[in-house]
Amino acid sequence: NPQLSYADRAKLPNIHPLASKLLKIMEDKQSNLCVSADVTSSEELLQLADSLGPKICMLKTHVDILKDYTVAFSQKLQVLAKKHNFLIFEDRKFADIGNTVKHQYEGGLYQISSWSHIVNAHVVPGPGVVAGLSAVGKALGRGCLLIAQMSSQGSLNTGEYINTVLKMAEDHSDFVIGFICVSKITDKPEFIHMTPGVQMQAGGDMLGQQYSTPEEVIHNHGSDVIIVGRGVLEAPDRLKAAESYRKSGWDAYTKRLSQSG
Ligand code: UP6
Repeated sequence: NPQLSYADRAKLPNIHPLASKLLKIMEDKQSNLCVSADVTSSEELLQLADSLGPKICMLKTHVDILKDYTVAFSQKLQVLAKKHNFLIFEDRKFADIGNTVKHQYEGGLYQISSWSHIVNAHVVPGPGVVAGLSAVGKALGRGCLLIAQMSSQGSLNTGEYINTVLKMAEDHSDFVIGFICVSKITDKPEFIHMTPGVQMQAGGDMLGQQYSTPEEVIHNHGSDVIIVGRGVLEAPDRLKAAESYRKSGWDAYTKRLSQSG
């Protein structure tokens, strides 16, 4: 099963426009790195976005951990995303009935749909969660990732669960662009696989997080995007760390491509 490059996949006839855009960014910037900007000050988050912007294809946020979120912040973040050509992914992990997630996505304090290109959802509620999010996001050209697997120890989404996730993604391919997963779960090249729990050395933290290396995630497990938080945030030089994750992720991808076919 020969592997398509990110650039080839961007041109697939059935690809979602946002997935295509992401794959093009990855190819252009030679980056499959998504930095998880898990900081609590909006000014620090904006600084991170501006300094690491050139190294990343995507910036992941948890806006509900910010102590000082404002609409102005979300506007500045969008300006930086344009300036450095990356996508914004709010890691909200929606998990309620369709009608509730619709409000959570569009309204409230954060109005996530107005600034985040990508969001994600647990499939536990059934297809209504995707339908609810899609009712808001589809017309805006937004995309959604379904959480197929988690990086944390003892995660319950295993076995048959993944087949349900796949089916739900295929049924909503006009809005679902891929998966949060530990390893590749489908050969359909239209879907993008994104993997959190990545550091330069395998291991974990004290609260159940488990880490794999960029090489393992991209080369061995066939994922497309590495999501790195503390591996970058806790490094003495964040820019240098981001560059080394970018390079490791990219090298693992080019190695995978050269060994396929
Ligand atoms: N995340 C995981 N594992 C999952 C899903 N999401 O770690 O299965 C998110 C966390 C955090 C980031 O919410 O924002 O990815 C990982 O951060 P870290 O690299 O600092 O561990």
